[in-house]
Amino acid sequence: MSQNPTPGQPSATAPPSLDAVVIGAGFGGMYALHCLRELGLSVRVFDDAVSVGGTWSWNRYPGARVDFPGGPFYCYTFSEDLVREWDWTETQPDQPSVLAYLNFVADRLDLRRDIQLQTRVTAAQYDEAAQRWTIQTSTGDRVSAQFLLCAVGTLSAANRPDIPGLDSFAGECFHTGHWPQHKVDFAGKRVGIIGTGSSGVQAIPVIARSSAHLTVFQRTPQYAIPAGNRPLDPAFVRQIRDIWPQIRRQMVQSPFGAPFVPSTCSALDDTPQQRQALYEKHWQKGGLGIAFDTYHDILFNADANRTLADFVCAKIRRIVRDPVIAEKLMPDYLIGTKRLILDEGYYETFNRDNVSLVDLREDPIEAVTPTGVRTRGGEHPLDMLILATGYDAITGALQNLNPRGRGGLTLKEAWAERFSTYLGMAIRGFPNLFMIHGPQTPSVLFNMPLGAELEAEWIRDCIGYLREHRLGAIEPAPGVEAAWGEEVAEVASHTLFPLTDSWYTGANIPGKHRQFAVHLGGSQYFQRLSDVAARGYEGFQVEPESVAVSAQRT
Ligand code: NA7
Repeated sequence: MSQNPTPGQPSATAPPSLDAVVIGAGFGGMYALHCLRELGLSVRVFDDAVSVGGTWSWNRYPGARVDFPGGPFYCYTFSEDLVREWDWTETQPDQPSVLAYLNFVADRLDLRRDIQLQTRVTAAQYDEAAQRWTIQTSTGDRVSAQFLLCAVGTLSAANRPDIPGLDSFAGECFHTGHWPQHKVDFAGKRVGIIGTGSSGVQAIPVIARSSAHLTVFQRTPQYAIPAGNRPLDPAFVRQIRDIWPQIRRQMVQSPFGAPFVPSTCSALDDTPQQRQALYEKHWQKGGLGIAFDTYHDILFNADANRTLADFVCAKIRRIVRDPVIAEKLMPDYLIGTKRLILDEGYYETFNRDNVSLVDLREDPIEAVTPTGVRTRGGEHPLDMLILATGYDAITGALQNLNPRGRGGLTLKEAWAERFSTYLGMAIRGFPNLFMIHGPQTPSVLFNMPLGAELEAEWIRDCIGYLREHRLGAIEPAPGVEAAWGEEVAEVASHTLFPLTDSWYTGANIPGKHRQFAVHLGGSQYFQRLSDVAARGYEGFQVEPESVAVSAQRT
């Protein structure tokens, strides 16, 4: 990092000055740019990818689809014009459709002129006297900005497993989260895939159909629910568009950001026959409704949870013809406490002659060799190896960015033992830095485009407030982060989520501190954000504008 400008005023060699830098050009970063422009700020967005789209630009693996209530609800919701102008065609849009949509939005809102792609931010340092961030990039840019918005993605820091010999593999090797731009050809190849989370489960049926042989290396068996992807009924879409403000309100006020009214019934109040009929109806329809719209206590009560888990296990036994393989596929954790997976023929895939399953719990990987994967049971020869091994979720990308705050403290140092934030939006010691979908926000358990919008709007209003009151810096006050951490943990403690090892808890990354990373309050969280703003940004401390910031504004 180069020398800071003279404290308090711009130096002769000061880098080009902006009001804000946004890191990341996915749903969050693109909308943040739009919002900050509304305030009249000068903004530049940096993103490492070759296109806008964030996660949807990187995750090009076969079978990638929206795994949340999708079209027409997984989109920007703030503009009725955008809602009317884009025709979603399926209930679970695929990756090319979502990427095409985000490109459409980038053009429609004229965002591209302020987005610099193929540019990774390599350093970000806060200058306390100037109340500004200095940002350096992989392409040699060095800019100064009062505000730094990190929209770096919750699932963007790929987890490359520490398996001996992985680098020695001589065939093609891809991580699902860094899928290549070129078409990957599976024809005639022996493909291996490590990992059976959402990415693996989506990719496995597609790869099985087009490869000579597919070997699935499974560590934890998973619950997968039929996605039920189908064409969207144009009449339904018209109806939704006609009442869009009402739909948006409903989504904002719901626990997961979806326009559905949650059930008020307990799974334990129904008879086994009634439960079976209800689960079967949702299984046939497909989608996450089986966990969220059937009974209110699936994610809160272990006995209620067991009723759905047993239903899915019975389905696996019925679908998979070989009973030995069916038992290997049988999940044994609380359903929904790892990300609930939507699939398109996952369990059926294990009935194919060209698919084999390696249960790593009984036959662990010893090494990757130049020609395949060696487990305790023997060698599995492969031409291609796919790592569907997930991410250092929610905190990983922020720690990789590793901004340097007050006194030169890095984020890795600040979060060495555990991460802490206020509202998931800001970090003490890192003034004027905001996060979108940061740790301790609802992020991955809320409709992500909608959550990003609500957070970006909050940041816009906060910056507007600072400008209006001639304030130059803002950060959490002492003590508020600890209280926020307790609040997030308290909300989670009423659910079953913390009982399972998952990437929500940090358990998927060896050595990572266990800490629940998601605020499970959904709409209550966003109400909390509004309340904090209404009370004059309660819990934050502010500083008057420095000379440098005033000079920039005049
Ligand atoms: P996930 O859900 O974290 O899944 C990763 C999978 O990889 C999971 O089955 C892991 O098993 C497995 N894994 C990870 N490391 C290893 C090693 N070292 N050996 C064997 N198996 C391993 O990531 P996804 O990309 O599938 O999904 C993340 C989100 O992306 C998802 O919500 C979608 O929205 C898109 P484990 O369960 O840890 O035993």
